[in-house]
Amino acid sequence: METHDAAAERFDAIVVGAGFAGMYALHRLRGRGLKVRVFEAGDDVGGTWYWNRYPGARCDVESVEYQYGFSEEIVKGWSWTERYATQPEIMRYADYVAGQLDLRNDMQFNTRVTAAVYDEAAKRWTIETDQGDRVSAQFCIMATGCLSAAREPEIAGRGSFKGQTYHTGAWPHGGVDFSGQRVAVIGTGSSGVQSIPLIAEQAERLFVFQRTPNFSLPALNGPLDPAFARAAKESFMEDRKRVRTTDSCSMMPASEISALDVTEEERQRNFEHRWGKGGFAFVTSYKDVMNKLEANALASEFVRSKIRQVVKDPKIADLLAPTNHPIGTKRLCLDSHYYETYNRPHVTLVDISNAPIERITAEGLIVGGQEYKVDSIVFATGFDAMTGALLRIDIRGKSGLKLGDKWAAGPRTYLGLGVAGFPNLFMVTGPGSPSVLVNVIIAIEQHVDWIVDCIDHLSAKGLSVIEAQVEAEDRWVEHVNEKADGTLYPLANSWYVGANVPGKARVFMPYVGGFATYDRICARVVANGYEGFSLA
Ligand code: NA7
Repeated sequence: METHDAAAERFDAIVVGAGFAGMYALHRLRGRGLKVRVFEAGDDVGGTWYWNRYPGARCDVESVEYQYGFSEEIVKGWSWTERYATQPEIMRYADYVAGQLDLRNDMQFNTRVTAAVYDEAAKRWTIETDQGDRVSAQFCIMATGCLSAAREPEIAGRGSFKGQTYHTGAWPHGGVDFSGQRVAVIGTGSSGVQSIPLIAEQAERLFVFQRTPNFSLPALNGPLDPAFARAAKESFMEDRKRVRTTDSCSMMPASEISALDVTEEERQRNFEHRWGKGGFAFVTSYKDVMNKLEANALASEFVRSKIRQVVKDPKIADLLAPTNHPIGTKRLCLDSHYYETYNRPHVTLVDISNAPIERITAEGLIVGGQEYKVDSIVFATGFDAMTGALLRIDIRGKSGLKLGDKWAAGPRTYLGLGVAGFPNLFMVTGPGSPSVLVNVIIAIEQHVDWIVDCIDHLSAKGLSVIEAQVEAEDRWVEHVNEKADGTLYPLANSWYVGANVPGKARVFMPYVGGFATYDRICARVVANGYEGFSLA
């Protein structure tokens, strides 16, 4: 697509990112008659699913729930084939939606936004890209995603490696054939847990470098029963309405009972029952698993015992069974045959919890003085989550205030939607909103709808600027922290608290108070005349 000259073409809104948030934002804003352009670094829609093409990549929200709910026509026209959709199937879904809504016309691909600067006199944003675009917009909508800034750790000697290196979050489009290779995988979060069994299928030798074992639950994935899929489609609109009234934002009802109020026998029966269903249902077996250490310890031990049953070598089982964080406080993984993979003779687990990877050499990696010679290294090392994608853009608000400076001690937002000092800048699923803790597509729709209603309101009232107030932002940040402190989440060194990025401020970033609660707060803010925002 052509680029634009310095004459700064004018838009009503610029949307950054063409993932599920950017796609829906474009659809809604265009529907209100606004002139909109979406800038996207990839060469197509799909966001995180566009980049994460590693073997085994799949969504761990059930496919019949991981879809837009705003259009019955779109729901009716699509059918999922597996309980948990694979990355390619999700890309086909994104393509289907983009085609139905004719979204690509207003999207400029292969274009990374580099700067967004607020002009106080003009009350407009100037947005610049790596393709030389310089455009002006009244509203700037950051649909940049929570897990889109892939991160490779700095390991000495990285440049000297003679083989191939890959990051799961930036996987080659043509795929990778590891047949006959010795492969190292660094990282055992979701991306590692999903890819390791499939890489092991191909590789001649596989070394997994594990810094922290994660809890993983069986996905029990499989083809969707056509009768179930038909029924799910039939009841989708009603189900979605109901799910949106829950804090968990999920079809699976959370238990109302304490794990401590039942007998050992009952508890084991219930754990087994939930375990047998597959998926995240296990962690809501009891209402206090995520906020009482004692309850959590029971659930954690149950999962450890399952790991020990599967992994034949007791030493390896011990290494794989997490003991340094309560279950669920680091993002839970769902797997297909992950633990079984360690029973294969060509797969070696290398514990690096006490001795980090010392160095990468021309031929491999050195840990504890020993060299592991490999042909390829896979970095399954995650993302600079929640804030990374935003802060990689030079965002400057009033008086030249840099977002990076404002957030030096952790992100500060009002509702995860707006930031004081940055008028007319909206974030979709920004830090301080439920985002990654719930079905993110539902969180996206809720945010985009709120933003579009807000823009409508401004226009109906003849107003042009909205900005979060500092006091409201301070209160919100405090509330987000209080909610997190009422749970076990802050106990773990997770990407939720930025612990995976050296030097990043330790702040629990998502809002843990529940989706429906949050949705009500957002609605109340509107009902009270955009309480906590200044409108001008
Ligand atoms: P995660 O969950 O952040 O996992 C990254 C993994 O990489 C994790 O095991 C890390 O260990 C490990 N890691 C990171 N840096 C290093 C270094 N320097 N050395 C060794 N190991 C390291 O990212 P994923 O891509 O797996 O998943 C991200 C989300 O995508 C996931 O939660 C789902 O929401 C989908 P650590 O635990 O930090 O000790």
